[in-house]
Amino acid sequence: MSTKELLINGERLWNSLMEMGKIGATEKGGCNRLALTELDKQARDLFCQWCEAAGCTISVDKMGNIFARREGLDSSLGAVCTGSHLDTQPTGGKFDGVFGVLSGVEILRTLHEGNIQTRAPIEISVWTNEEGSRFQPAMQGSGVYVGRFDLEEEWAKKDVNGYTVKQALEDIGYLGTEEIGSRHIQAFFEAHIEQGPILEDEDKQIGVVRLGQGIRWYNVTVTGRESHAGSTPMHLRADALAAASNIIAQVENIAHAHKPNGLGTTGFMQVYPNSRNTIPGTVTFSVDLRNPDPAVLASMDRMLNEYCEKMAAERDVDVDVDHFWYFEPVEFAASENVKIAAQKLGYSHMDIFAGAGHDACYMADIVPSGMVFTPCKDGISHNEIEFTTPEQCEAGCNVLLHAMLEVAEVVDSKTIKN
Ligand code: HGY
Ligand code: MN
Ligand code: MN
Repeated sequence: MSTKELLINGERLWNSLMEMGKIGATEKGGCNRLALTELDKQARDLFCQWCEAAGCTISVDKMGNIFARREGLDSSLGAVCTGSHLDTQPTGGKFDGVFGVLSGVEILRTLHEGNIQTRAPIEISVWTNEEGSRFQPAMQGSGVYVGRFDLEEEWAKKDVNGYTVKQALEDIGYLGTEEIGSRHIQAFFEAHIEQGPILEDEDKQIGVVRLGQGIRWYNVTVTGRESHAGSTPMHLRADALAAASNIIAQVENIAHAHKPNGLGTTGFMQVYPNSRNTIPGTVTFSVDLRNPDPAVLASMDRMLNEYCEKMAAERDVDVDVDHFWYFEPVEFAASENVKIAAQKLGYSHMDIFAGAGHDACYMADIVPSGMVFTPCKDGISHNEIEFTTPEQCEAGCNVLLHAMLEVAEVVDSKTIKN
């Protein structure tokens, strides 16, 4: 029988998603499992347990990235790797990242139970801190792996409580010893929910991801002067929060000024001293600008900086713009494998670009990479109500399996089951 009939077990995949979703479960049905917390440890431990039960060996590198390896007939070949992340947003869902990781586990189980051998080894990766919520930037583990970020610098990154990445890795027992970037990988694929409405609107089962859009992250610090809310005339104020509010409103204007794909978001803010009757002296907030076109993203960057200078002059405040992360748009060289797999299996599909950042976006730096998108309900993600269906997960995982086998090759299909 041809490998075309080799299909994953959708019910088992769904049950694993629900099982993993219990770790950090929130009342509204989502997950709060921030990177490198005890809950992230529990999720990582469960992943390792499942992979070992499917006959894999586990490695952990110095950034806490986990690799589950299934040997192939020829272990000298580069592994065909898939993976994603297990950390979530504070009000995250059960599928963002986890669907990609557990699709990899389901592929291991399918090959293992079918006693199917591939020519190349298969590896499943769990990347540290993809979300960039507790520690910045996003895609931190995969970014270190491909050499975009320096290990020591990222180890030293702190959360709002002053806890470092390295301390957190040590605390949860995932400060590995394997050298960064030392795996022998020949191709990387990632399955992920789309996190947007397009596939659902177009009634397509699979998104063939051709491009990951560009991202610019900033920390903006506005410094004014604390003073009394009741005795400081308006014209004598240096109100850091009022100035910040204008800049945040301008972030939205900048996005609208760069239609159709301009995006601008402020999601994080700290106000000092944060007391209702003291005029704020210092405000720090995030800015997230995105666009698939680097020239447009550069224009958005210019507009933001110009406006911050204007605010500083007009409001007698200091505005520091720390542009600490730039991710330029990336094309996926192995996206054709995804398309071939979707066609072979008869799933409806369409080309799409990724609005969110993904670990595959960095892996594309070093090996041919591809992404498989599946629809999610109403396009909602980074929200506890994030939802997709068992059938949509099954379709995405089947496409991932066959995209990977296109490269890894099945050499022994003694007992391929229906
Ligand atoms: O920010 C992102 O796009 C991803 O969720 N880390
Ligand atoms: Mn994700
Ligand atoms: Mn996410």
